[in-house]
Amino acid sequence: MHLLQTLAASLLLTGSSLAGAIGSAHKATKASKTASTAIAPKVFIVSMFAPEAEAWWGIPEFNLLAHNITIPGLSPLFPDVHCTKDYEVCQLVTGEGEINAAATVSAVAFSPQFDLTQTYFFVAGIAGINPEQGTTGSATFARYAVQVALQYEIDIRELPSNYSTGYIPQGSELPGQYPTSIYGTEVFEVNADLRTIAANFARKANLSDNTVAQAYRAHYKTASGKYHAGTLPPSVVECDVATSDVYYSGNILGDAFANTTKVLTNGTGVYCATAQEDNATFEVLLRSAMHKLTDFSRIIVMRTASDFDRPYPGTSAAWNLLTAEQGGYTPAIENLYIAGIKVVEGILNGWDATFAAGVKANNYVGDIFGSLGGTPDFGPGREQALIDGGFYEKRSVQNRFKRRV
Ligand SMILES: *[C@@H]1O[C@H](CO)[C@@H](O)[C@H](O)[C@H]1NC(C)=O
Ligand SMILES: *[C@@H]1O[C@H](CO)[C@@H](O)[C@H](O)[C@H]1NC(C)=O
Ligand SMILES: *[C@@H]1O[C@H](CO)[C@@H](O)[C@H](O)[C@H]1NC(C)=O
Ligand SMILES: *[C@@H]1O[C@H](CO)[C@@H](O)[C@H](O)[C@H]1NC(C)=O
Ligand SMILES: *[C@@H]1O[C@H](CO)[C@@H](O)[C@H](O)[C@H]1NC(C)=O
Ligand SMILES: *[C@H]1O[C@H](CO)[C@@H](O)[C@H](O)[C@H]1NC(C)=O
Repeated sequence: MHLLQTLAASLLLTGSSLAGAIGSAHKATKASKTASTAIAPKVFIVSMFAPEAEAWWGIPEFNLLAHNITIPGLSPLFPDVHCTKDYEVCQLVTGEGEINAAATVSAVAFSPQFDLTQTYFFVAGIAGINPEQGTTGSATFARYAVQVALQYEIDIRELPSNYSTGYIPQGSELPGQYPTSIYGTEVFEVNADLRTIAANFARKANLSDNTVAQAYRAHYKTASGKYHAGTLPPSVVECDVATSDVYYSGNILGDAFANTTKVLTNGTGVYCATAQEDNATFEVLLRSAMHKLTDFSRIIVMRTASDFDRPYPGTSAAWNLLTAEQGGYTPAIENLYIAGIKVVEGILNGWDATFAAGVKANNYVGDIFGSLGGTPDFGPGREQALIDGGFYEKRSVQNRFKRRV
């Protein structure tokens, strides 16, 4: 379904033009430090596929289609960055999955056509939702993004019977152990103070809902109240997002990746949303922040919930994923704009008072290596993470043998 919609939208997107964008950008960027002609948006909306992008088009507040700027390195489906007439708000569309997200965001973050040193990156996409934490239509705001499927995997039919899941952290032997082979993209932590400000902006919105979604979520009512959050009307929730190219579903994988989130964030992260891109996006923003091209403390990740990550009691994982009419997709798309516009307007209206200078993060922000300075509050510590990541030639022969590059 996603693919068909994506292809259809790509037809709309092709044939866009540079339209003298670079020339007019000159006037719009007097704030930039050098006499640069670079485009310096205050907010960069990051969408992943066509319906998420189109949710922001044709709205009364601003016209993102005033400038279409073709950037080398963008997706064949989404070759243009879109910007408002004054270039204060821009949008990129990554394409779906981790590879597309990393490639597209790299092309933009390292493009000399932009000055992104003061830009707020606002990831706004749909996601699956854990009914223990929220419901369809809700807007979640993450502090941690966890790449949950970056693990060994054995098909359950070949798995020893005492393993709770087929996913085993890399360099470890049992599910739930801390990985000893580190890639550096496992966990990203973003500015928690900014997250709360953004969530409070979003709380001013009246979220969209519908009767199909209402009827479906009512089934999550159980005697134990385990899925109480899943039965409530849509709301704004502060909880964390998982990234996996595999579009997983069901009770066991949901629990397994909730456990992975806890392990990788040293107990702080709360798994609630499932998506396919965020850690890739953040890896690029981290690398560009290392060269002062972007500011890693200016990232907001909002995921609106389109479907439950697991079935309600008495139904199967396959039915919930493949057949059930959950009703959450339409409100999730609508709420990208309904909740997201409050965030964008909040930043624009508070630019001079607050956002131009930035929101100081009181938590650690960055990756497992401490690449941007500071001490990570997750992971084994900078030195061990660098060793486990293969930076130093200190790995044991056995570990090296086990490592697959
Ligand atoms: C930008 O692209 C969109 C989508 O293809 C189109 O509707 C719009 O007219 C284009 N804008 C300009 C200024 O060409
Ligand atoms: C399963 O049992 C084997 C043999 O007793 C043991 O070595 C292994 O650690 C157990 N695995 C788990 C996940 O408990
Ligand atoms: C939300 O709905 C209430 C009640 O209908 C209304 O008073 C309020 O203005 C609405 N808020 C927004 C942001 O639309
Ligand atoms: C998640 O962790 C809990 C507590 O350690 C464990 O009982 C459960 O089996 C784990 N679930 C999966 C699917 O691995
Ligand atoms: C995180 O947990 C790992 C594994 O238990 C531990 O080695 C590490 O020291 C912890 N890191 C922090 C920052 O607490
Ligand atoms: C992925 O990014 C999220 C932020 O959305 C962060 O909370 C999480 O720790 C990251 N996970 C990995 C594995 O990088």
